[in-house]
Amino acid sequence: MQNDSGYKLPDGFLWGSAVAAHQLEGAWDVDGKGVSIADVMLAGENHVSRKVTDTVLADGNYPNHRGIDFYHTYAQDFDLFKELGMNAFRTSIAWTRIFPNGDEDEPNEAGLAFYDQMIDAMIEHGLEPVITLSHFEMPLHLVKEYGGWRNRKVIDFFVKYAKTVIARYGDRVKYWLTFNEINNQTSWMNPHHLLQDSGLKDYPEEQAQELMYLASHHELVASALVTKVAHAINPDLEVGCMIAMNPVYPATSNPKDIMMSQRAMQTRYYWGDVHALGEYPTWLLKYFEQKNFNIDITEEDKKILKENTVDFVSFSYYMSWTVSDPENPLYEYDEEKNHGDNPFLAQSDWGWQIDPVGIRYAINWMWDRWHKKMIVVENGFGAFDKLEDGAIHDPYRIDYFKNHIKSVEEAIVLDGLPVFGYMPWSGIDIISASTGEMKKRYGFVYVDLDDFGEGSGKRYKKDSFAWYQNVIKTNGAEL
Ligand code: P53
Repeated sequence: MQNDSGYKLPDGFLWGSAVAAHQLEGAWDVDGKGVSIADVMLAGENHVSRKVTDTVLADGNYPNHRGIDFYHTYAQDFDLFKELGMNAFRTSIAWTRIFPNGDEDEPNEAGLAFYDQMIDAMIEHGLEPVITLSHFEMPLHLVKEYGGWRNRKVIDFFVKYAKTVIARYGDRVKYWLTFNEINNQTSWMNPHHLLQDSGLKDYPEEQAQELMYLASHHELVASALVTKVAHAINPDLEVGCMIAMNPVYPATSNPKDIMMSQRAMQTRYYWGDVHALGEYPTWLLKYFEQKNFNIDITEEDKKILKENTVDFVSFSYYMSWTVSDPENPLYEYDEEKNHGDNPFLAQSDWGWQIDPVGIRYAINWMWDRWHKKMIVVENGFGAFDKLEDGAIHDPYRIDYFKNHIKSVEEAIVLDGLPVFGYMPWSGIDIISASTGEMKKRYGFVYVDLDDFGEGSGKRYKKDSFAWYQNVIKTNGAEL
């Protein structure tokens, strides 16, 4: 039976989908919400970075202001997820709904009440909530007034926000993720990633790398403190880090490429080392010395990191990369330059390489290194979809999911690794994070809106909807 993997997953496996507040809620200035980083990002397109404005301009096209109006439609959208059979849902809390500027003394009750209702609705629909605390949407005020995460004070603001929401929703939300794709900033040469992950803006270019490591250190300490806070509120709560997992393979068997790929993996995934093992890897501390970077890692920080490692590792997986850089004697990994096409892999329309084997490889690699249970909280295929007579035929998406889910099942069943859920991006079509486009679609549910917010907003089931429904019904046995 060509379509069946034959692998049945453990009972209680989480089958869901994942999104982020700023990419679908809209209602960017409703009920006291403050302005976030995502609110000053204009629409971009494939290979054209999104421009960032200093304030919100009256005539700018800011797709995140609209999202798909999920702020008002979530109950109907959860009806569709329930019909599909999902038992889990990942979204983020928009920090700016709770602390609009980030540095207030008291939270915004209207924002807290909104997520009370949304979380209750998830549970009524049989969806186990998985909540991200920070997903590319920090208050713009903290960027402008404090310099983003380069400032140690931001740790306190974040921990206060996290404590507020974990105390409020901890009776209903067991799984918490701290920083979405914290390691995207390996691309510190690209200002987009530094702003999204760390709220870094207006810095001297030659300081970008050092600031990235400094900001990341503060995030890592904040993440450990949030883990501590959550466990103090209720020891049954589980906190995970969130890693963008893109394996970086050597492009050739030249030992210099093998070494470079090892260094690329060490560079991209040290955030996982600190989260899961509670300490910095030696090579990186040596690198800070060689570069004269002052990262301000105090004895107290080291203790916090060591005592509060994560309960699990969550990760996104979309693609793999290759590296070849034999003329680089220091093996410094430059993420913006070092990738070539892998001749064995096809690519999406956005140039993302399609590599189902890579997700099994990645799960094995993370287990060997971190020994933490894992959950896939993003995986998916951004594509152009066409609505014709109320139908969307998306065999390319089904194909992508079929091959990737099979590979995850092999990691679980054949390799015996603890993966406790699979939450593809994004269940329903939403705004793309990298390009701000609506036409780069990931959902099982189509949303009739274009890049300018024009359209009926109506929801339609794609062919992949029924396909994923059956995968969940058979607990992964029929793909
Ligand atoms: P979009 C870059 C590379 C890999 C994953 O991405 C990325 C990014 C975005 O900067 O982001 C994650 O929408 C992210 C989501 C995002 C999703 O992947 O650019 O956690 O917010 O939407 C897909 O196609």
